[in-house]
Amino acid sequence: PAPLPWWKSTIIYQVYPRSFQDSNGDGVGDLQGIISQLQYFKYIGVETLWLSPFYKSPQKDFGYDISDLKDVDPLFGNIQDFRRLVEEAKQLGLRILMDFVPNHTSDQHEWFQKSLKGDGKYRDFYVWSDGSLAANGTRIRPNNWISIFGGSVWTWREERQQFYLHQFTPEQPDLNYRNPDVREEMLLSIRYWLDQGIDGLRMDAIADLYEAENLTDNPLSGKPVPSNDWNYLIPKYTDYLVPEVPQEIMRWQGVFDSLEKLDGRERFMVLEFYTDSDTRAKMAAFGAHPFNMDLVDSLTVPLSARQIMGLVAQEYTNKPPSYWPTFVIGNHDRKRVANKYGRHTVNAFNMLLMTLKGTPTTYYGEELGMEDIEVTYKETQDPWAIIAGPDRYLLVSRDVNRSPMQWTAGYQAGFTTGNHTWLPIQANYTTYNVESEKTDPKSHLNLYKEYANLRQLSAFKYGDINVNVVTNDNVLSFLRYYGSERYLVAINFGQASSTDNYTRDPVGAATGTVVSDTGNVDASIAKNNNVDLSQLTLDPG
Ligand code: ISL
Repeated sequence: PAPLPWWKSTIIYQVYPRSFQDSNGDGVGDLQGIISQLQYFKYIGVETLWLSPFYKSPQKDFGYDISDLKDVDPLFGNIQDFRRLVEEAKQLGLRILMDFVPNHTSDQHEWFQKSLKGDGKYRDFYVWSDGSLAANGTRIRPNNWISIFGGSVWTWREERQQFYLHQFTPEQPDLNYRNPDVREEMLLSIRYWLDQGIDGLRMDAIADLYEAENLTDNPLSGKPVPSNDWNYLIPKYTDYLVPEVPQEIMRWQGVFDSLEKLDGRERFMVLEFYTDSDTRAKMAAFGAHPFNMDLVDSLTVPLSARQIMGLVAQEYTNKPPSYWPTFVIGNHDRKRVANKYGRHTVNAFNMLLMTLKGTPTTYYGEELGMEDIEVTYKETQDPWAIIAGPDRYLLVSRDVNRSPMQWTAGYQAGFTTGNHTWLPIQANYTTYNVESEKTDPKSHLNLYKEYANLRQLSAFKYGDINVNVVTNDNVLSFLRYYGSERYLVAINFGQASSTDNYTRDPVGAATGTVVSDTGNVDASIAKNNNVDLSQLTLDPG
C-alpha cells in the first residue's frame, strides 16, 4: 500500500500538563514531568501527544487565557524545557501537537492592555461597543448575548467607556477577527511555534471566531426564561459557517504548507469544533480536520450500541473519498467514560476507538479507566462551574475530569513529591494506576495497549470498514479488511452476555481466530482458538 500521511496512522493522546506529572513538588504538572514520562507513550503505543496550553497565563481558565502567545508559563517551565521536550520526543519517534487559542487572549495580554488605553494599533484588536444610554443615564449592554460560561458576553470598562465582548470568562476578551492586524499577529504566533519543530496544532474554539457583525439580539430559545437569569439562555449568536471562518483556517493552513515546501515535513492541524457529520464533511472539502466530538458529546445515558453505531456509521456514509474521520472519546471539557457510562464500557470504548477507521484521540487516564473526582462548590476552580453557581456547578464542572494522572499506588499516586495537588487525586488510584495495571494482562491499560497494537495490522492501518454486520441495543460490530486480511470487531456495551450469529453476510466466514479480547469471554474462545462465529458469546466489559 502507498504510505499514509503520518496523521492517518497515528494515535493522538491528550496530555493536560497541569495534571500529568509534577517534577518540582508544587502540586501542578509541568514540562519536565512530561519529559520524564516519555517512555510511557512508547509503552502504550501512542505516537502523537497533544499538549493542552502551557503558555504564559494568569490561569483563570487554566491556560486557555493566554497573556503571552510566545512564551511558556513559569508554572510549567520555560522555553528551554519545551525545546528539550520536542527534541527528546523526536528521538523516541514521538510527535508533538500544541494547543493554539485563536479566539481570545487573557485580559492581561499586552494587546488588551494597550487596547484598553486606546493605543492606535491595538484600539480595534478586540470587540468594543458603546451600548446605549438609558433615560436614567445608566449604560445598556449592546445586546442580550450570553457567554458560553454564563452571564453576559459584555463587560464594561471605565477606561474606554465601552463594553468589550468575551464568549468565555470576562478575563478572556475575544479578539476582533475583522481586524487584519489581528489575523496577521496570529499567523506570526503560529509560525513561531511551528518553528520550534512541533508537528502541528489543535485549534481551540473554532466555532467562536466570528460573531454577527450587526450585534442584533438573539432570538430566545422559545422557552420562557427569567430575563434576569443569564444561566438559562442559550448562546446562538455565532454562525460558524460564515465564509470568514474557512478563509481563516486556510490562511493558517498556508503557514503549515509554506513550511512543508521548505523541509518536506507535513504538519497536522486539527480543529476543536462541536458540530455534525455533514458540517465536518463540508470542512473537509477545503482540507480542514475537525475533531469528531459525537462520541464525547451526543450520547445519552443509558447508552445503546445502536446509537453509538448510528453516530459512527455516518462517518462512512455520503462522504467524499478524501474524508478522514477523527474520533474522540474524552477530553478536558467533558466527564470521563467510566462515570458517564459505567466501568463496563471502558474497555469497550477503547476497543472501538482503536479499531475504527480514522484517527483516534485518547484523553489522559482513559487508558487506565480513570474516574471523575468529587468536588464541592467550595473547592471548585473551573470558572465555568464557579459561574454556574452552587446549585448547577456539577452539570458543567470540568474540575471533576482533570484530576492528577494515577501513576502508582504510592504517595500522591506518583504524581508529585509535594504534599498537595492542585486538584484532589481520585480515591481509587490504589487500584487504577499505571504501575498496578501493568502487572495484570487484562487491565484496562494492557487491553488499551493491545488494541493500540492492532493498528499495526494492514486491515486496521490501511483497510476499509463495513458497518453492516450485527448491531442491536447492546452489541455493535463491523469488519475491517484489506486484501485477504479480514477482522470482525464485535463489542458488547450492554450488561448481559450476547450470543449473536456472525456468520450471516457480510462476514461470510464460519470460523475465526481470536486476536484480541477483553478477557471477559467464554473459556471456549480463549485467544487463538478456532471460534465458531455462529456460536460466539460476547460478555459485557
Ligand atoms: O464546549 C462547548 C460547549 O459545549 C463549546 O461551546 C466550546 O467551544 C468549548 O467549550 C471551547 O472549549 C475550549 O475553549 C475554552 C476552554 O475553556 C476549553 O477548555 C477549551 O477546550 C475557552 O478557551
